[in-house]
Amino acid sequence: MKKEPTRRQKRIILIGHSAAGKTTLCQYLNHEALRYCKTQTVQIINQNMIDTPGEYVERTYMRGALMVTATDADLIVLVQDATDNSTIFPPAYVSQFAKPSIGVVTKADLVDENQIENAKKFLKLAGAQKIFVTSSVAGTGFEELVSLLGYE
Ligand SMILES: Nc1nc2c(ncn2[C@@H]2O[C@H](COP(=O)(O)OP(=O)(O)O)[C@@H](O)[C@H]2O)c(=O)[nH]1
Ligand SMILES: [Mg+2]
Repeated sequence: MKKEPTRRQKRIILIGHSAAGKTTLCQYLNHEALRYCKTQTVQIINQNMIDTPGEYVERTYMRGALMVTATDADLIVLVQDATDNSTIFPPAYVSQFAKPSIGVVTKADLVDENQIENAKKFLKLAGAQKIFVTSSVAGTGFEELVSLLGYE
């Protein structure tokens, strides 16, 4: 039997390159102390966040596992590191999931405006429907995101 029919909080799956800031983002959204911890496997956090290792998107043979894991989520969250001048997401990447998606730019505290625009462009090309520019370290850019996710 399926449970939680009245769940308000969106269940998200975070997808992105290793070290993009996925786990830190989860910790921030969860009001946890930020601490580095390599994500070795899929982790369900607080019932509503599915954190994935970077290898899931980096390695072609892991993509099937990522697709299966994503079936549990309400929303796909593509995570793009603003300090990274390349992206792991091919154009229209999210279309394969057939689910709503957003993009989150991380590490905004470390970059200039051009790098932010570049990161946003990668996420748009990947198909993210809405984009948020954040810094988990500075705690900026979360207001609208937290409200969209129903995590207040
Ligand atoms: N300056 C800064 N560093 C960040 C931010 N988010 C993550 N990091 C750092 O980036 C590194 C990788 O983060 P992590 O969350 O483990 O990445 P993951 O592999 O995508 O889960 C860690 O050293 C984090 O402290 C941020 O918003 N600003
Ligand atoms: Mg991680």
